[in-house]
Amino acid sequence: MEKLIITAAICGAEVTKEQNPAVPYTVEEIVREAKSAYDAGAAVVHIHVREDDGTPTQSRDRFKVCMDAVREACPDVILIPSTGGAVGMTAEERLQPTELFPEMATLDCGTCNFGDEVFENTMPMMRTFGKRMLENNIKPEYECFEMGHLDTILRMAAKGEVPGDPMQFNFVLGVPGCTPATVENLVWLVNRIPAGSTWTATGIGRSAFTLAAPTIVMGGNVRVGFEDNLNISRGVLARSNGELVEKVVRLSRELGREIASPAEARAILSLRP
Ligand code: KMH
Ligand code: ZN
Repeated sequence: MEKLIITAAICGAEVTKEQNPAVPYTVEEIVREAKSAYDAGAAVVHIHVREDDGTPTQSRDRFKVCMDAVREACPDVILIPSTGGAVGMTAEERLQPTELFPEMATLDCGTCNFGDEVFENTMPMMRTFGKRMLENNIKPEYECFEMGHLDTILRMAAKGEVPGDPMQFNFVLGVPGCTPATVENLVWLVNRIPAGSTWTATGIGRSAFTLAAPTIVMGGNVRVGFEDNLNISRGVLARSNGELVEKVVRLSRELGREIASPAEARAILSLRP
């Protein structure tokens, strides 16, 4: 089995310091959290950015400052900026980090409920995102929150509307209003991805680690981080993203799977050298 790629989603757009004081807003805090995750074994950092007061932003300039600073602290880390942004942002707003030509970026695969809100990703929006990623030679991480999102993105790839083989999927399970984080649902999704694809699973909230364990055994990759989960165990706040990554490293080693370095992750994900 390939080594395990761990992604740390260090910040997100929705979580706040009121929920966990270690949630990063400033550039310095984002670097601190990225480095804690990288030092613990994360080869990939999925990044959102905020204004200093915590307001989510998709500002190209803010992404540039944050990504440059993270790269300085974690030289070979794979950065996946978000094109999802926060609920309610326009497609133009969300696309700004693609102007920085990152090696990867997220591409969200359909509209869905998101707690009390609706996360909008219409077909025309997704075509615009796909076109930009093809033009800028960016490998998407296909974010699937719902079972139907996988079929949608496979159909788009077959038509050449988004980058195709080898595809990288992230099954984000357990968002309130979307597909629940069960092993049955994960197996259903993994059984339907094209041969040669890679995949990651993200369990939201208390399913972070109960989804990580089967994912490690099934040969997938794992994402954890404050975007998805603020606790290290039931009722106990995580002190850092690094602490969440350390727990995945421990699980993986116990289950006999080694952890991929950024260089190994680049090879597994077929990224441009
Ligand atoms: N903030 C969520 C509404 C992504 O990064 O591409 C969407 C999100 C997905 O976080
Ligand atoms: Zn995100």
